[in-house]
Amino acid sequence: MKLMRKSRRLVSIKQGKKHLVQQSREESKQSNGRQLSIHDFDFLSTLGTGTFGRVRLVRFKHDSKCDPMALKMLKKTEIIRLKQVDHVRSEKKILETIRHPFIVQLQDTFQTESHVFMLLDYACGGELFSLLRREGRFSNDVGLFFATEIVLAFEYLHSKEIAYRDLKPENLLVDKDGHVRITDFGFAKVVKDKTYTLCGTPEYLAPEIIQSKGHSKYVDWWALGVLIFEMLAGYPPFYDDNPLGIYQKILDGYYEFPPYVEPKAINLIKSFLTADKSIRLGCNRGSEEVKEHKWFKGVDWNVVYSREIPSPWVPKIMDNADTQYFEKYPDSVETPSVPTKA
Ligand code: ISQ
Repeated sequence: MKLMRKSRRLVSIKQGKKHLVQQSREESKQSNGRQLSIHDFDFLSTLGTGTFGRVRLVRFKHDSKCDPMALKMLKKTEIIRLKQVDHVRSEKKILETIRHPFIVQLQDTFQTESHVFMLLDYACGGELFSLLRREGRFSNDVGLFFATEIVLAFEYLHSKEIAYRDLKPENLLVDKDGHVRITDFGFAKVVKDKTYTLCGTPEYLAPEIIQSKGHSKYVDWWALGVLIFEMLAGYPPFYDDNPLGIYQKILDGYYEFPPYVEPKAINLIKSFLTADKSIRLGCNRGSEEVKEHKWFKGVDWNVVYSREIPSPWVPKIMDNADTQYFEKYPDSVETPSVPTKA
């Protein structure tokens, strides 16, 4: 089984309609009365690359005491070419409304003629994906620790009718204290009833997404079942060399547990990986019924929320700009163009 990162991405097939350059100009944002620009930063290493941009570690030029931040740089021509205008606009809008201990915090946004920029807190521990692949699999307790933080993040997002829709270990960062930070809200959407956009990552798609029946925030509880399986088994439950094979296994409900997964975890995963939404865990009483499951017995959810449970893994960093837990990328030769005026 190939457990590679880059193959695990499916972009939306929905058509983007709006012209990003024109619209985003009207929305440009002031920060402390002054628009940020790329000239405010020293650019350090690349933290990640995506379909239409990259994330760079940056430091404020005039304040060396300021913690380094992650600057997500999205190229407008690529956003338009890949018909992702609606998704980028929705990501920015949603990130501007949320603040939660287990979600990467947006600090500011700005733009140039060529790029949209999102300034985010830096989570120095890297992706949970990398930690999981290094460790092979997590013990029941380690899986439980990360799962509890994600349950609270989903509780928060769903209380705002936001469906996250892209849960996977690649989108979970680890911060300096070893706590989870959900990142990449490119597929997040306010969904009050149903939505029909095909998006997500093949291994993590709920059956109703594959069947284009219309889906809601309940797909996040399915994806949490897939994530907990992957954390405890070391590989995802539905796997095939090509996406159609994965979809067939998801629709058939075919997967097997390795012998080392504990019975209570098996029960929880099966409850999440239930095609019938009327009985899927989380789809009737939301996060309350999830938190009451016996796998979570003994969890003090208020203590989890306050980040007082010590993490089983804390990154060992040399200084606050240490990027050792991120893959090494060749530096970009591109220079973003001059910022547009507000
Ligand atoms: C924060 N810290 C590290 C990497 C990141 C990548 C994307 C978004 C935010 C990030």
